[in-house]
Amino acid sequence: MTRDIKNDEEAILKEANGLLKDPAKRRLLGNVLTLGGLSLATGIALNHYGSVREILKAVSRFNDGAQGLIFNPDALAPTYSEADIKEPFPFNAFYSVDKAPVVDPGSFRLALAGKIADRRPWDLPALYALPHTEQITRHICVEGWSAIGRWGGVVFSEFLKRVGADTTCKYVGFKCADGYFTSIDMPTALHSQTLLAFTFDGQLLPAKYGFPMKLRMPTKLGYKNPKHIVEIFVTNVYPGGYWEDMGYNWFGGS
Ligand SMILES: Nc1nc2c(c(=O)[nH]1)N[C@H]1C(S)=C(S)[C@@H](COP(=O)(O)O)O[C@H]1N2
Ligand SMILES: [Mo]
Repeated sequence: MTRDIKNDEEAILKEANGLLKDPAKRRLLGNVLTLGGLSLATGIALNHYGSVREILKAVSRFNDGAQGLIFNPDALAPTYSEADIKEPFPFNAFYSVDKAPVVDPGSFRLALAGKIADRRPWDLPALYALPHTEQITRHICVEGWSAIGRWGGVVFSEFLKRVGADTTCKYVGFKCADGYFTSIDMPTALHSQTLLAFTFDGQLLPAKYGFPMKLRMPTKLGYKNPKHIVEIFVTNVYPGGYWEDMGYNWFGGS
């Protein structure tokens, strides 16, 4: 039997919208009603067409009162094995790959601002000396693709602790070398799988994947994961984001 993937996607979205009749739940999910968003919210991978049915089942469970589980900030995203890593890993940005920003490693300094006690800038050797963790997780882009990759770096909560970030604040914001920007909720910033990543697949992040660093969050959709970070700030004032300001769901994750 041949299946038309595009029709499958449309069918899922239509059915999911139908299943989520309760207006309060629909508001909660907001623009997460894309195939990528549903995949992330339900934890079901989009790699075979059987997942269509699984996602629908999970959406109806959500309707039956599982939202506490789905939106639990302590819930872990799945991790994978070396064999699952996608090569070559896809590139995505609001421009083509040849326009990825060129950052000079020698003069680079990461700026810190807002509600952080020690806002001294960091050079790359100091960042590379932080405790290192590796993670193999799935990146899901709302444009309709997902891929598994391996990122390495410091657990972000550890970095926030070292610089004396006020973790009672609501938001952590990111400014990037290419003009991109985004922001995340503090519970996600403190999530154990949220990494300030300096490596991809064991090598320093290449320019296209975000040199010198990106925030890697397997609990959030692709557009929430900023590449080429040049400034991190902590604030109670809603910072928005590049795509978020154009209507993408701000929470963008599970
Ligand atoms: N600085 C910056 N970060 C960004 C983007 C961007 O355009 N600029 N695009 C986002 C989107 S939509 C996706 S899907 C991922 C793509 O990351 P990748 O190139 O490593 O696959 O980066 C996210 N972070
Ligand atoms: Mo994306």
